[in-house]
Amino acid sequence: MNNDIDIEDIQGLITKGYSDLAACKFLLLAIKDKAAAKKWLRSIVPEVTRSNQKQPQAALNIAFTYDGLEALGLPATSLDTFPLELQDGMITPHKQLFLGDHGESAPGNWEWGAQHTDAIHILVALYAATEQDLASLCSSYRAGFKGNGIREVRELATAGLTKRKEHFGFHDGIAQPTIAGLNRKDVPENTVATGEFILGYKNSYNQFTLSPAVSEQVGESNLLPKGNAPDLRDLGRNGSYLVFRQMEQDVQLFWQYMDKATTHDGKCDAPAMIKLASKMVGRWPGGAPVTACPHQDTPDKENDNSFTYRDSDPEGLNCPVGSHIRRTNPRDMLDFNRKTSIDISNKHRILRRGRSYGTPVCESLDPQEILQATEVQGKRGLHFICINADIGRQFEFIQNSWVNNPKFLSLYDERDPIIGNNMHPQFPEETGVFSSPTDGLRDRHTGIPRFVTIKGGAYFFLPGIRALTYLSTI
Ligand code: N7H
Repeated sequence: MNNDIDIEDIQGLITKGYSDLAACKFLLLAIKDKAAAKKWLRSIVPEVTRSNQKQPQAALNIAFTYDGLEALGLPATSLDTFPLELQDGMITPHKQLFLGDHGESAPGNWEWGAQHTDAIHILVALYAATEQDLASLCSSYRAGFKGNGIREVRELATAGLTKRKEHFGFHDGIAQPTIAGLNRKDVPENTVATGEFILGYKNSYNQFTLSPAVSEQVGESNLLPKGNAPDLRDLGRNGSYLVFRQMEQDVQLFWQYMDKATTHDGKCDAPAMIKLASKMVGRWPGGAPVTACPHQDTPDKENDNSFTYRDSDPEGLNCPVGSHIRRTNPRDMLDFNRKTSIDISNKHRILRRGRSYGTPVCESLDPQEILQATEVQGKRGLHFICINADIGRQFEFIQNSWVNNPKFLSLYDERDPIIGNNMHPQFPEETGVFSSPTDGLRDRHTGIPRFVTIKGGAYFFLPGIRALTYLSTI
């Protein structure tokens, strides 16, 4: 482990997704009594999972919204040092436009995190090996909330699906950037500056990302490292920002669209249907990248991440330019110079830490079985979580400039077919387009509806461990 990185002080969720801990719940809390809440915080800091803990049996991580930091009593002078993205949150009219949250996805329709729903102050993320272990972990923490001025606003349950898939049936959680300095072996192209994900370290610009600060006069500030002015302490060091979006997936609509788009003479063409969906994602259901395996899913490539696009697939004949993975990480396609392009892409990377929720339409997640399913009940989707040190330059940029940008690279009227808000804000009857180039021509798929709807969300500050203790002393 690189000695320069204070791994012990970094919450575990930044460096790992706890994939061995299949059971997980997110609790959204509100502070009712700040003195009692700080006492509670102090008591649980020793239980918070750190990045140096190898294969923990269970995990706990904690993050705060801007409102939560205010409710805890952080002075305004310190609150002002947080980035505007955290201060503004996700639901201002400007952000709505920026993130594409209109129509059904507008915050007015959200179940949490919106103006009409209860304020969210704290996110508690709990992980365990089994549902039984998770239930007992949860009840012991819940006992701690009571009598400590903390109210549980919402519980967000999760569901582990077969073969590490998400609800549409695609193997997920494959491509992640490797944090520089953590002694994990990866190619240089996928190794991204520490400061892109952890505050207090140099980022891809060889600079320190702005970090929130506190006055030396407030709380036990000697717990924190010195800040960039004589009377300031660095509250951000070893922390990060966590983006949470509850994304409901209409799984049947997804496969009905793929089916209709590939049915000929009234006959379903299952291989063509699966190929179209895979081209929209950029990977086959099993995980193999379509750019490297254009004809079929290839089991021994299920975790392959060793591809780029410029040399092997510049026009997107295999993996269309507008596919989900080419948009969210264009790799070497942004500039004629390969290195420059990868350097640019790597200024907009995120660590994905989401978990699926809800009962799958069918256990197998096989597209044909999904299509045949009747009397499907309940809602399902992804609790999308990502970690980044600069919400504006990382998550928001991806969402605005790539996912929902109709003019992305060589395209002119398409959005991300999987997660883009395909309904136009002014013309809700308009639907999405996806073009898939073929030799000399292109297949243009129109009438793509919204497959994913936002149901809630918030931005959180995920402090370092010492900063968590500090927050209990203010
Ligand atoms: Fe995506 N999906 O199932 O179709 N995503 N994603 N995502 N996503 C990826 O490589 C999916 C969402 C990224 O480096 C895969 O892990 C779904 C948001 C990035 O090659 C699959 C939802 C954002 C990558 C999905 C959803 C991103 C990526 C391929 C919501 C950011 C890596 C498997 C319901 C704003 C790209 C893998 C790379 C991959 C799906 C959301 C970003 C299968 C269903 C909101 C950066």
